[in-house]
Amino acid sequence: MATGFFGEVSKIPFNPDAGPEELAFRHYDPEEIVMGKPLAEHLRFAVCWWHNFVWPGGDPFGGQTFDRPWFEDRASDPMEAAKLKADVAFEMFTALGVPFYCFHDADIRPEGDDFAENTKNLNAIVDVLERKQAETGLKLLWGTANLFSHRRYMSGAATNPDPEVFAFAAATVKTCMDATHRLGGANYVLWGGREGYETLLNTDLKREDQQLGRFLNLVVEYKHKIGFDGAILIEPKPQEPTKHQYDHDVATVYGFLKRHGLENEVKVNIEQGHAILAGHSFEHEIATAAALGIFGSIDMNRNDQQSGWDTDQFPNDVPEVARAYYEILKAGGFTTGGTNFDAKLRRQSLDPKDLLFAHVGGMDVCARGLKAAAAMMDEGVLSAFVDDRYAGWDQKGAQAMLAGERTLEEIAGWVEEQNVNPAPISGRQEWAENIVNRYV
Ligand code: XUL
Ligand code: CO
Repeated sequence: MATGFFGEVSKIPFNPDAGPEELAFRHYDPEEIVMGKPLAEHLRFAVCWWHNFVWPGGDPFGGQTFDRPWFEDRASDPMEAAKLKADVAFEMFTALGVPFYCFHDADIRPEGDDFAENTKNLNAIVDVLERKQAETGLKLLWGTANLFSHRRYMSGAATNPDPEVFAFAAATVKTCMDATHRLGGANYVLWGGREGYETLLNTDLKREDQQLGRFLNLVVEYKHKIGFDGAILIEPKPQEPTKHQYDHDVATVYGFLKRHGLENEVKVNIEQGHAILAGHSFEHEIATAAALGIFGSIDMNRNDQQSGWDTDQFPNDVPEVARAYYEILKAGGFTTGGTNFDAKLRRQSLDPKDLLFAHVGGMDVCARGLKAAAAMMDEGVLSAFVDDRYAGWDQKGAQAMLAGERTLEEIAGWVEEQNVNPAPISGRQEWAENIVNRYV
């Protein structure tokens, strides 16, 4: 039975001619064939649980602005409230027509007094989600554990100075991996919420790296033990909540994975806002992960370019999104990953329908970006230019140099004998930008 939370709502249609007040997709037609497959299969949209159904609309200067019937201050029975929240969540996923959703344990179940109660609550709600998935055909893109909100994690989870916190976090991750496995999740995500530090005056960096490495190895060992065939993904972020986060960016995560022997076991979930906080562009992080062979999935939510924190806004910059999907398409597209809206409303957007307008708009922006990127791929002008730019490296001598078959003295001898005197060639950046501009 419908909850009535959104009023009357059915599946939102694709209708490019819809009026401004109508809930309709203007650009996202899930069945439209692009590069040989439906848009829905390229984009693999997912919606997150936490920002939509858990966050109360607070900021550092004021508390709750949203009024939701399942919020704890109004709910006399927390388990009933969690079920109502699940009903509304699945109503929204179905209306949007997204194939996937994501959650943290703490989003879906009431907080218990101890580990046993947390696990009991989690498993009871996973029963509900399992039924709902079967009824609707929705799937889980990824599950994850919230190892940062409870005060026990204030000094980190795996990197906590107290081994009991490490153990509590490890046990919690086990329950969340079990839940994700049971729900047929395509990935399991670890965002290092408070895995970082505020001041070196109270921190032993070397120990914390060793602890985090062991923790992730435990996760990988357990994944193989239970036969979970999804990907394990780390979500890089440079700061917030801690001043220095250990998973700073994709390159830092890769160094960490190499150090702990995990570069073939773990990939990354890249978020636009986190890339911006790290001083990178979204497409830089995607291209870096693809080049290193660890590209997994994306969180498609943007930061305000002027604020120095993570604002988690819905995407609305088509050229930027096009550049991101261009890198994803070049890397062969998603495998287990997808496009997750880890995005939240602004705190003044009070109405339940604002949740729908936000996602519809975000999905349309992604559809435009993906179609522009596919057209750029199809025309192939940029890739032909890049191939041509590096064509010298396909020559025999250059290949030998790259393969380590020439010493420094041999290279120097060649330059001297042949009087090698390279003529600079234009990088043509503005010309390349003009090409992109034709598609966005
Ligand atoms: C935090 C963030 C998280 C992760 C999941 O900035 O992005 O919501 O996506 O823990
Ligand atoms: Co995220």
